[in-house]
Amino acid sequence: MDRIVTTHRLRKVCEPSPIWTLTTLDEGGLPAPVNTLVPGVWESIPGLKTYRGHAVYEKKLTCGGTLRFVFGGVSFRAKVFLDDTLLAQHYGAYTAFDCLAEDVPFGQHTLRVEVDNLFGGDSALHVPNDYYSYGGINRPVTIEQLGSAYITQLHVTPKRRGRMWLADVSVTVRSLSDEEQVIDVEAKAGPGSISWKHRTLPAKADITLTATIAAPGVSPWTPDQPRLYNAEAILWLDGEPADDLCDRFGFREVKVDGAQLLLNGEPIFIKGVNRHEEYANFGCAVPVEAMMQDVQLMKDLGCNLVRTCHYPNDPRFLDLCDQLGLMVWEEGHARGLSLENMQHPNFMEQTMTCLTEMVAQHWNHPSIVLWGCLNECDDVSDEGASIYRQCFQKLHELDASRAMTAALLDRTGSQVLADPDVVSMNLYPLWYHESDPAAHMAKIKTWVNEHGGAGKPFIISEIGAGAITGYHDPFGQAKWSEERQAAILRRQITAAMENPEVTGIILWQFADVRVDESWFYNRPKCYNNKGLVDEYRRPKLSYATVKELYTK
Ligand code: ADA
Repeated sequence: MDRIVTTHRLRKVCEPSPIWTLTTLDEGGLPAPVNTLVPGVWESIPGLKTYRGHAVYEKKLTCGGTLRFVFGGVSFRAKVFLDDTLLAQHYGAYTAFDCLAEDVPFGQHTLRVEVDNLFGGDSALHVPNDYYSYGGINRPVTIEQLGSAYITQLHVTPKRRGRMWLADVSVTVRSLSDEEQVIDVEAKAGPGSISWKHRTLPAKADITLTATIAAPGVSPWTPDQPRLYNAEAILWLDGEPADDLCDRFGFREVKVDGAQLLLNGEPIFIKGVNRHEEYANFGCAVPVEAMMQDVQLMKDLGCNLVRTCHYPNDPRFLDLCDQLGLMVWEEGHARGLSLENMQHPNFMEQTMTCLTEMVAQHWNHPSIVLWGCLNECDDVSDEGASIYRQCFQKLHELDASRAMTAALLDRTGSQVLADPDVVSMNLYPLWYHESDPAAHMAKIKTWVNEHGGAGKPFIISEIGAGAITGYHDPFGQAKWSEERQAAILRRQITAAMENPEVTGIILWQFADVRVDESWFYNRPKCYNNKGLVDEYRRPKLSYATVKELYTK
């Protein structure tokens, strides 16, 4: 299941059975091929907990015709072959990619995916970091059967005009034929619909059809009442329905008005958590049941937003946020990269590709209210600041219907405070330094105001403290005890909520996550232990504290 919504009723889609053969190729791997489940990461397999290297996934398929293979995510370099023919290559674990095999003779074929998770070389974004870069096919794989043309994209953008709602609809159709075709296209978005008749689709080309349609009588999407609507595009060839693409969307508007962030015209205060897409031994191949439980836990905590630190998430998680009413700050992949990291020859290309794929693939999710990029990268040097500006501009060009931001490091010297729609900063008073949270927030906000960020919404995009599950100090004094974490969070959250210049707070972090072994010094068990719940979602004492403050 690659989504929790139906995406095709006409197009034939199959999900191959989940057992694949995995062969590791480098030292530290397994002596013989093993069976494994896809999606999954190889670190779940006994003996491969720390394997970093090359591996081959293979799957025998009985199929034929024109096939489209869709990979939800492969961590983190992939080469896809059908019977030794290279179909596609992709870099980066957290966005989907597809490939076509045309006129495949019906019969048995082998789908082979060469994967590696080796740092260095051409990799600018996956570096040893304060989270783990796993190896494997971490998100679902689907196989689609196509005809001479198919719909590649259906984007619906809600618009508010006073009390009226409209929907901008955009449908892209791609020809796989050597000949020009005449097509009809029909699109529905909630109560509205539109038809385009007798359009010419040139040979082997794309066309995009756009329209604005009225949506009378609809209810808006809000975290309390997350009303969703269906969208559908149908392609007709020779008078017959030939292909379709369906999705869900919601009517909601995100606007920045001075220092306020408005949802459907109402100011919002963000009560959020940061969540890495990771679950205990399953790594970044999170089972959908665990995704659902995470969203339910966040709602139970009283959260209205989750930040997908530090990369785009599985669309099933976003579907669940749409469904249950949890706003999302989704961000491109990049954490804590220095100027030197950002000068890697592939950095710009990989960063821009990730942003472009993220926005195009997750466009319709009403839960996404903020796009983010470049967590705690270099925003101090001229070159770093210019890269931030290029990313902000890119996000606006891709989608101006949402606000954009970046979580900046708590330091003076940032040159980009005037550039994002929303200024966001990661602060750790009482954990990395002993400052009083209220005084520290006031000091930082004054500095932000004096250096270009005045009059914009200000979000504390990370704040928190560590605790090891089960380690107790009834006096609440010992660092890493559950009591000390709860006490620190109480002061941090209270300070943020009492500061009228703060637009929201996003706690670091929802759940404990594995980190790269090179980070072991400050990270007991090689985990970032600042979760409100541990990696198995067992609540720490801080869970109750946050719930008390967030639901008050
Ligand atoms: C940073 C960073 C997070 C995490 C956190 C921490 O703010 O953005 O990824 O490393 O610090 O735990 O120190």
